[in-house]
Amino acid sequence: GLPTLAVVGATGAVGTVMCELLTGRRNVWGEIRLLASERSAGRKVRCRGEELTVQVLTEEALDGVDVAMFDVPDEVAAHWAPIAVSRGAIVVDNSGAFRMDPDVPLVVPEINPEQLRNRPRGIVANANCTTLAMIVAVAPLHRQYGLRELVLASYQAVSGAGQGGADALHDQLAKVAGDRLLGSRTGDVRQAVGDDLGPFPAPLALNVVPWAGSLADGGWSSEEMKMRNESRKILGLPDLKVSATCVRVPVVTGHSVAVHAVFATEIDADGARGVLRNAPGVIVVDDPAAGEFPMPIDAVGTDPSWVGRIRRAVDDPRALDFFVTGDNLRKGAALNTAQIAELLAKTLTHP
Ligand code: 2RA
Repeated sequence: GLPTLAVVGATGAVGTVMCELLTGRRNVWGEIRLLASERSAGRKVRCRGEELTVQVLTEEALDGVDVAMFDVPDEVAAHWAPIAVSRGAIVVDNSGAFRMDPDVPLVVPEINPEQLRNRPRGIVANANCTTLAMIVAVAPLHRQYGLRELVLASYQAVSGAGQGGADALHDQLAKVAGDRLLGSRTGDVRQAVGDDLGPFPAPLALNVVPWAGSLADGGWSSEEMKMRNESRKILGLPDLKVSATCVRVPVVTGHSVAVHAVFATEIDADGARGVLRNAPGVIVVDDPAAGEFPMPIDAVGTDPSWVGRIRRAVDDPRALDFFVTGDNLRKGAALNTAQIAELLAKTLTHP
């Protein structure tokens, strides 16, 4: 029969998109089991045209599961993923708990699907949403031109911080709407928003916040270090130079990254555009004269990374600058997880 799939964290921001996504994709699953915390158990969710009841995540609920997708916070994944493996499942984990573990492959199916075969812990990791949006475009350019360095600035949507992030922005926007003084010298956004900051350190309405994640060494944020470390691991370039600045912006869904990529050889924009047009998972939207750029409002709800503003650096013939936007809940999370799980399902389907 077809393998059994569990979606752990089925009612969160990513889990919700996962259920929608599974409904639209070619079906490779037998039973689909939706699991979540006590708080969400009993909820009814439509998935693949069926109404499923969310069950509590317990050891028993994992029995008979072939592939378990985890869309939960790091500490929940760190605890439960090994339990799921001990119950016989292969885990595809979307948290940050295992990504940099040398015994856990970090897989982007368009880039390094062969690494799925070697998974000593029974766990496969999904990359961080900001890394994913960017790496799908960077990898084919690396293959063609030999990547030497990345300088990145992100423009990250609030849903990257979960449903609570999206709720916080909408609540804040309702509070600031209509007050035309806000954001000027005489209108204090902090005061208008109050202390309802959700998961963020400062208001997102009418603002940008140069911070995502937690404090890492040297003043870097954990999100910035993820972009560096995960890029190195996915591309197999342990010495790649990467500097990232991660910024949260008042966008609900769709992470964008401004990329400055330095290569071993000279590069021209048309050549790069050609490489990107042929790259899987990439769509080139690059006609500034016609007002066509990659933007979250267009990329949301779609699968590919949208790439545009492609131009060679004026002062370095080996460097390319471009802008990329991807749906952080789809390719950045649910879609990449589903793609990995479907590759695993192929190897599992019993006659
Ligand atoms: C964020 N990448 O956007 C992080 C976690 N999903 O907040």
